[in-house]
Amino acid sequence: MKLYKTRNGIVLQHGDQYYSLNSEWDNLINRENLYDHLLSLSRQSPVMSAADADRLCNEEVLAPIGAQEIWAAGVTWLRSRDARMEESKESGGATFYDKVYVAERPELFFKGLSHSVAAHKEEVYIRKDSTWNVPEPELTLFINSKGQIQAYTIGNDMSSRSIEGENPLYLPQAKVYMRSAALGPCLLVNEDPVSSDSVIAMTIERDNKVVYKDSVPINRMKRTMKELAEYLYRESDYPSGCFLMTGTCLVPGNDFTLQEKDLISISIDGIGTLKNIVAKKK
Ligand code: DO4
Ligand code: MG
Repeated sequence: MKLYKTRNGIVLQHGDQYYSLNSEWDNLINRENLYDHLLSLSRQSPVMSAADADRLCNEEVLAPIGAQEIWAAGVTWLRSRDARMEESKESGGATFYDKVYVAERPELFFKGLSHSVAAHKEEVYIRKDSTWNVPEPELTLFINSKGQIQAYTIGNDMSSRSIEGENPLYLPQAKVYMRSAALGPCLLVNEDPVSSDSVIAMTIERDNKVVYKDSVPINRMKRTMKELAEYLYRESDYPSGCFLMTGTCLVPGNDFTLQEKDLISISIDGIGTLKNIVAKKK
């Protein structure tokens, strides 16, 4: 099932049927057995026409977030470790990435709140004081306040490689600024965890030409999703639940940096495609 938060209410998609839900977002998603709850709501809620649902879920969709914090995991894939060691070798910080890749404790960092997030089709920003910028396509978990993974979405962990590369202690500035995170287009809520055969794909277009395209199955991630969620909740409470980006598997080559007006499309099997245009903060 897919759950869309829109400007005009919440839409539940179950197979090819759409339902309009009369619920408050945070109360709706922060529960145990979200799948069973949505199944029972689908039996009681008014059916929507496919045309109305299509308009809401495409043109009026919001990021699927309310009062939750967004956190992110780092260096959970070899590609991320290698790219970061490369970008930080002059600062002497390279060895930290190597160590965290094999350490028992994962790297987890705060990424943002709802006011700084871009929805599907909204602009994501690159910093004006950064010279090297990339998107990071990441499978993103919604974890309820009890620490249980209940849903999945697509995340873009926009990053400044020049700022992080200058000094790893600048990580919060490389990662946390307005529109540095995108989430959407929906929450995928299934009975079973997302399949490990699912593929994450990213395309970047510039002037209608593809300038980057790659994909990878999620089963090559170093850590389990359960392990990441467990570390995040060890000594912290998230009363409305929390989003956790699970780390990037795709990093464009060192000669690539984003430009204004680039179109970033990130797809994950079963969830859909998250599209954002690159811009700078006005
Ligand atoms: O270590 C810095 C950030 C890593 C990250 O964002 C990733 O691996 O996705
Ligand atoms: Mg990342």
